[in-house]
Amino acid sequence: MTELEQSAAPGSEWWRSAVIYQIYPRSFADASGDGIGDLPGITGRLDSLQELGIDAIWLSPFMTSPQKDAGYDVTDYRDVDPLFGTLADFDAMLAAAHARGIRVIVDLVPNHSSDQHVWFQAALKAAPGSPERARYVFRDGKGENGELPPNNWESVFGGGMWERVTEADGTPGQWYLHIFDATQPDFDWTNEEVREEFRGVLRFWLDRGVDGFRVDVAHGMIKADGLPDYTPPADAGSMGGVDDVPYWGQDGVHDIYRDWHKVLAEYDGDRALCGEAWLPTLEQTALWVRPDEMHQTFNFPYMMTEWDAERIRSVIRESLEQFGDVGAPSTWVLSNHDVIRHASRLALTADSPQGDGIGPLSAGKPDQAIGLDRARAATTVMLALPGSSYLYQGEELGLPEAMEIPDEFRQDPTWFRTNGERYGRDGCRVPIPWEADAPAFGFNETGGSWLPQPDEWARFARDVEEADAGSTLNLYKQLLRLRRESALGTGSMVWEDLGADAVAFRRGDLHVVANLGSAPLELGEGVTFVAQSQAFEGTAVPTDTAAWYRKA
Ligand code: TEU
Repeated sequence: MTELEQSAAPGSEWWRSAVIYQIYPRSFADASGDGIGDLPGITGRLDSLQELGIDAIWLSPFMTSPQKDAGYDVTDYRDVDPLFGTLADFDAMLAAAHARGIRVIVDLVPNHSSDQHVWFQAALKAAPGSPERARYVFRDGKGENGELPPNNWESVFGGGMWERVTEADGTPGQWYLHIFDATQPDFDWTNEEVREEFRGVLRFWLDRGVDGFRVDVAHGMIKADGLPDYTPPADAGSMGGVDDVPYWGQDGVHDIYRDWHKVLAEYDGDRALCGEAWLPTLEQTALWVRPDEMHQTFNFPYMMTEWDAERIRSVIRESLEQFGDVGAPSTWVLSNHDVIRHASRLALTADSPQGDGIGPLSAGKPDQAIGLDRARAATTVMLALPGSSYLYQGEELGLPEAMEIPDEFRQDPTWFRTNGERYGRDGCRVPIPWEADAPAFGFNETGGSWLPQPDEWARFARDVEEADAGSTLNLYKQLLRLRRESALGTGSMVWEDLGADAVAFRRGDLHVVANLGSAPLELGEGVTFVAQSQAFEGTAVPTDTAAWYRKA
């Protein structure tokens, strides 16, 4: 693998190289003091993000919603939920971000609405076969009296994918499809009325000035004709099998993005679509970012790669190949609101499928110190890669997963739909700490917090880390500054061979290495370090450590 040069696909649009920081609005900053974060809270904390050195923010959903899946169940796509503020608060936040040179991407949830959406409520009242029902996926059940679901599909959150309704006359009726919770009915995207509605939603936010959209479940909107039965292989996980899954990655989804691409192109300023498409291979993932479709898509194969040098080298190499082949930048991501925080995940000792989470009774809990070392090393590699990187709020503090949340606080539908068999994703969604000595660690002024914050998080508080030169926060700031100065988000990289346990490459004269082996990795004479994921003396890189350096 020596001297193999790989490049990011060329182009000057901002999204090709941007570092995009994911804000989970419920848990970022709470100006109202009700224990749930909000838009004015975000506005009030933008200076910290500017100091961190990111280029853009992505906001998880803040639209009107009964919050059955933390806002991924929308009732009004054109308004702000009162929990988070008002449209005026959104405009103020957007203006304040733009004034600081920070772009803003909003989350769009087009696969399904809330069951409280006016369209779904109208569908419930309307008759089978009506235009109201045709906006969603209603079918008659199987069995003598329609008492069995139309097929055997299983919800991502556990249980079946169908819910039976009671018809207006009080009799048991049709069934509707929901890939996720029963409160999240799937739209029928073969229906032109649905398509037209969402073009309008795109325009609504584009007109307000957003820089783009993160598109939820961008692989699920079209289901295979006839809705055939499907049983995933036992080891498929939430990425699905590599076989043809009738509700993931159907060809028809691409027409939708070609259509949206044209809508965005009517606007100035390189507005962008980023797809959330969980697909098992990079070859499939790259289909979302062909030139006339989305601009970016999350690199979940990279995110889910375990702490193994050979696998990390190979997923990076293949990412640049596959995305490069379609002229798209690769994205890189290590954490988000659906997965165990990487400061914990990278040190898990037992299998923990995506979405299961870790809770008080989980086996294989991670060693926190090892996890943090690996997380810092992983980020030190990621931020040197050409392409666009996503950060998830709190990872810049080195936050671990909250693993001891008492059952009564849990809110993830996964927990309820599996009767507590899977903890779900609450552990990565706990409000983040700002000030060690303030109520709720500065999340708000009242001390309320919709999920309890572990006491030990005082040491991860932003003010503590700001004052500590060796903190994770200062590492992120340093890497982001150097990345910007050296334009590492674009251009090429040359692989270097520093042994089986190393991930090593060069960006111009800047060398990057991570040591995943159990012995120190000696770099030899003439090395000047520019950044170290954790401080070490001499020229031997310790285990679970990464560095950027120059050579004489
Ligand atoms: O996630 C879609 C998805 O396929 C997975 O991330 C899924 O949520 C996970 O495997 C469950 O364990 C998106 C959002 O990111 C997620 O938060 C929402 O719950 C989901 O869509 C439904 O809108």
